[in-house]
Amino acid sequence: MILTTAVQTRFAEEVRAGLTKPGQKELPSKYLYDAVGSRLFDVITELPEYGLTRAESRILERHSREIAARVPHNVAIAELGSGSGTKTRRILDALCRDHQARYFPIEISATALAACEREMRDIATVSVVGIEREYLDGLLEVAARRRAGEHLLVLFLGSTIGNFEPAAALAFLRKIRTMLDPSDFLLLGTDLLKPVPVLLDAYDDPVGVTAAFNLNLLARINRELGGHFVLSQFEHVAQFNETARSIEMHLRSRQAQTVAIAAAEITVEFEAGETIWTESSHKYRLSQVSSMAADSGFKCAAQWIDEAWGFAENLWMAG
Ligand code: AVJ
Repeated sequence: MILTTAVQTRFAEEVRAGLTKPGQKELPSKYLYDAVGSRLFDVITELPEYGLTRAESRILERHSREIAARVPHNVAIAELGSGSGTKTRRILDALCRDHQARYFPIEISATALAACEREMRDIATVSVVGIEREYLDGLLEVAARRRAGEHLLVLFLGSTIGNFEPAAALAFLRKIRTMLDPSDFLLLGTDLLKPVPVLLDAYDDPVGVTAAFNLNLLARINRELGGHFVLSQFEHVAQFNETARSIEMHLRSRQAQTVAIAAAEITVEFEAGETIWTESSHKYRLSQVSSMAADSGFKCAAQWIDEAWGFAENLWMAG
């Protein structure tokens, strides 16, 4: 049975728009994270080839005290895309050693939100309020619940900003900035540019977990929208876009084929070798990170770098 909720209707609309677009077909990367996809992503973070998450964890482990020291005590913490919350625990532990704080994970995946709430439950000084919304709607909600004199720390970790095209990333950061007061902060994770072979291995691992993560998007369309994708007829492709400095994931049709998707009311034709673009992960130079801050109205308060992998954690101050 196919359940139709507002979320499913939106999913169907976006699938329809992306797969009927002239030229490059595409699907939004946010739909990679259903229950299966979220778990596959957790496995990706354990792969030796995918150093991003471990790099960020090292930074947060090594510098959580310093981060906490730079942020006001009376703070509400809003996290965009909490995932399972393991990394955030470190920050919350450090921030809330001897004082109370409120933590608002904002997440469209109910599964991930539940896992995150479980993870934080036993930190005595932290009260957790999960918000099942898209990032900006969720942040608006948190801003509305802010108490007098309470500062806001927004966490946007894991280099998820890299999934936005540069113009959209800037628009997104500016939007965040408009919801903040001058002494609020944003902690932003950015994966740095590194040699292409390293990136290709990270996004096309030999075990095939990333391939499964990508292909699951088609399986999800089958499950939730009555799609008729035959998964063995598509293959995972990772390629580096030199101009954009981003690693792209695609799903390539192994042959000419036609796929019907009931709930999206479409039948899609694929040529042999044609791809669906499912994700871009932009890799940054440090100078780009600085310009992003300036161009979106933030000031860089501090930056911590993991040299071993190439990852920067940035603490930006609004105003
Ligand atoms: C969670 C968005 C940061 O872009 O590296 C991992 C997702 N895609 N492998 C990334 C992902 C393929 C990941 N982010």
